[in-house]
Amino acid sequence: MKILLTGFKPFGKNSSNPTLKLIEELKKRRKENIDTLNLEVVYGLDGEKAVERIRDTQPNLVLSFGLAGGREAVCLETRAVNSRDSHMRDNQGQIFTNEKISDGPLFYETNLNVEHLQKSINLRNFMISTSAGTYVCNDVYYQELDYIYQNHLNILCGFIHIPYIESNNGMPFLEFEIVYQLVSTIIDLILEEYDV
Ligand code: PCA
Repeated sequence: MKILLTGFKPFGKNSSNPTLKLIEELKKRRKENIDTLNLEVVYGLDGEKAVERIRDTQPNLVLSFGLAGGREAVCLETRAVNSRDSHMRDNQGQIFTNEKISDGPLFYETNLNVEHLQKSINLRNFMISTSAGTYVCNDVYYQELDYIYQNHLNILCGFIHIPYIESNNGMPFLEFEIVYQLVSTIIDLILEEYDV
């Protein structure tokens, strides 16, 4: 059982990114063979790096994580859209307005069983979301799913946005341990269902 977990470095006004701590803790505390990848928050390049790692290591499951400041719950993203569109620069200073990622389809859906997760998880701090935005998180998710679907690979892939883990100018947050336990439960449920 091989799992690839990806997280992001800080970006924009955020001086840290809790996704890095999250993937490190998952690697430390869980018993599966977990590989981690820290991405730079750069359009194009991050997705290429993620795809390269998937190609090299052929994991059974890829879960990517991003920070979504302002959200109140851990959000499983069901789809990635073929769009780059944000006022926020990436960490290389690039900005995109209403551009396509590739010549591929308009969007891809996750190959995880979303309904099963929705039914099995306490919905207090968990949500299913249909929009991963149109910034770098969506960019990486789209490239991962594109690679997996275009090559007909038997690799499960999902994206999870997490809120801040501490108080930040009155923005909503969830304590790290709550985020950790939720995400760990999501992984348990995926492994159980697919028996991977
Ligand atoms: N969140 C951003 C990119 C990096 C991250 O952690 C996003 O939601 O697109």
